[in-house]
Amino acid sequence: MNPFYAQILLHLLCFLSLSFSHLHPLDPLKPSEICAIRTIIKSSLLGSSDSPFGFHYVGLDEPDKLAVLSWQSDPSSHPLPPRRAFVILRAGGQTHELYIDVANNSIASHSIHLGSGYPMVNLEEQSAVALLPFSYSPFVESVKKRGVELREVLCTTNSVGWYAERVYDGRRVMKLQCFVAGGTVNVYMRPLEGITILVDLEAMEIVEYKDRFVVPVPVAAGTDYRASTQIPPYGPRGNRVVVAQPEGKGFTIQGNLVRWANWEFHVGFDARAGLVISLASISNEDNSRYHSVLYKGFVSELFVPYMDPSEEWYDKTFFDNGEYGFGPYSSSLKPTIDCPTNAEYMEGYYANGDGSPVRIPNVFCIFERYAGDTSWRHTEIMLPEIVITEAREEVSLVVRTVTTSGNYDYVFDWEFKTSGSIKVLAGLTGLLQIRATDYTQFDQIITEQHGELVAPNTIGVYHDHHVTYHLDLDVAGPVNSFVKASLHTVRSKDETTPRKSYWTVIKETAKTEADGRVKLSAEPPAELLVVNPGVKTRLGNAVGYRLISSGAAATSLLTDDDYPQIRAAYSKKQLWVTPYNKSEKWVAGLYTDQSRGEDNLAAWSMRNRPIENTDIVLWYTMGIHHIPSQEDFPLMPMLTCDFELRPFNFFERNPLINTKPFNNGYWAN
Ligand SMILES: *[C@@H]1O[C@H](CO)[C@@H](O)[C@H](O)[C@H]1NC(C)=O
Ligand SMILES: *[C@@H]1O[C@H](CO)[C@@H](O)[C@H](O)[C@H]1NC(C)=O
Ligand SMILES: [Cu+2]
Repeated sequence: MNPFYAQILLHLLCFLSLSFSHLHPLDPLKPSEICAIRTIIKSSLLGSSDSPFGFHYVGLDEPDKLAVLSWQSDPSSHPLPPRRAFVILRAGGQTHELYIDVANNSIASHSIHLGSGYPMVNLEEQSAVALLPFSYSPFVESVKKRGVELREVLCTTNSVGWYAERVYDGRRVMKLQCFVAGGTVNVYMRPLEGITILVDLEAMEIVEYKDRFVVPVPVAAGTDYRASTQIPPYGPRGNRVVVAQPEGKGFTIQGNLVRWANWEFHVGFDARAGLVISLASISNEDNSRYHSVLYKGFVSELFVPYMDPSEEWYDKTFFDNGEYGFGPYSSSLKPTIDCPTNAEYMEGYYANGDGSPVRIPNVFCIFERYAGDTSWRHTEIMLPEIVITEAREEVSLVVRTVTTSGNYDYVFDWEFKTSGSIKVLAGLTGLLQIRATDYTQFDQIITEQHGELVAPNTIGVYHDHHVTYHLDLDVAGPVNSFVKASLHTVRSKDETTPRKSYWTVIKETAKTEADGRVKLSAEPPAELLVVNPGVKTRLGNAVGYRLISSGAAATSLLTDDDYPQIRAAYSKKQLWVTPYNKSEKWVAGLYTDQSRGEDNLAAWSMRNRPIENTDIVLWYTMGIHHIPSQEDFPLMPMLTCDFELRPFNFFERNPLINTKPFNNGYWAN
């Protein structure tokens, strides 16, 4: 789009939503609020400070939990808590934190961050530094040396992490990685290997340049993934499947509040976290009232360290959430491609580097899913002269968002089930990070490799994906405890039984944070429970939820003294439990870019605070070690990981017993 018209459109957004009134204290900032915040800051003293000046985060500063909960208990008699925004900007070479009172357009507080680490980079500064090499003669020379046309080259920005041996004198820097775009849209498959370009984001200059070796640029042929470029014979495909809902959609969206079957929850969009699920509550069997389950859930970090220690690759250890933010990289979902035909869509807004609102249409989709599965069934053949088969269809509600962090696409689903379960899924697809090599055949490789040969001259580098979720469970209220129900083998001493062994359960309630750190493979199998000791079923069991980990539970294999591991020290265990603290949201710290591990979950947990019978937060990390294979080339098929939050004595009995099946009619025939 012509930049002039784009600018006008941005400013139209400022007026677009002046008329919306706020329905809910957790609603994300409206575009009009983002505009007002920009105006306040630009007209303050800060606004006249020396350039460079840029916005790096603008978001809702959530009201205190108590205020939200009392508002929720009776919205008609409580005023909405005052709207506040939290803003991070860079001005005069410093990181500024501001709290803004949105209602009266005033700066409530302003401070400067003095510790280590920098805020998320913004898109504008990345686009600007990515152009620097094109007028830098050593780079022009390097491109020529590789027999590539400069006009076909594109560069992208990589965070540099922190390595005590390589400090950049307090400079906010990134590295550029360049690719050849000619002949394919799949530029990530065609890296210009051997070149290191360090850029200063504020001086806007190249501060270090190395060209150490030349290897061939992998060919373009066979890398394009667009349907329009494919030629016969075509790949396998079944027949078309259509989703139909004869009675229409079974859910309602009012503002940001979603209601479906027995569930109610709030959906928000944040520039850093992307999708945020709040105040998820489920009604009891007779629908008389809602019980809280999850106060808040979101992806707090996505740590992706690559395993190639060489000069060009050692610092590719990305924190996609804290260094880049999910907001600006959230894809606009394509109806019928990203979500089924029965989906509804919501939009989201974030502030760009200039502080102006940017709209992402279709940032979330919400749909009911029935994939032919049953939620329970039984066939009874013991009864005389009658065979009973009884079942209920598994219909669930899915909230989906997609973040495309450069080469990789992450699909994040929150699936709500009428049984009370919340299934949380992360799907990985998109493009590998490729290292170009001389090798074209497996048997040429004689030295240690840091990846697999997936195409000629193309190595898919080993790496991990650690997806950490912030899960503020409030099971039937905020006061909860974490219980580990461990399974122990017992050798039978009883002479009256021929059995030599059995297992039994030992339940331990975590007292302090040290008891709340769980490395699954290092311990006996255990159910991970969150219970509310103050709320019991009629039978006297404390109501609870359990966290069921799936196979995707890899922990980091780096040594504790390795720099990326110091920054992501939490990635050595799947689960941590902390007491609720409003400012502990980002598992790798508020300032993750070039962070040094001083402000992260592992550091907070070392305070060993009490976590029994209080408001607690679970931090769960899904992990996969990725050894690339040829099927991941030229684009990786979806790999889905998940975990489940499942009721444990939360209901008096199976809450789906007295639901009616949809397909009763067919069975009657
Ligand atoms: C603005 O509103 C907030 C919240 O209502 C209040 O605390 C603050 O004092 C007000 N500031 C000014 C300058 O009026
Ligand atoms: C809340 O967390 C912040 C950051 O870790 C910490 O500085 C503060 O002391 C914590 N507050 C309490 C009450 O623990
Ligand atoms: Cu991967």
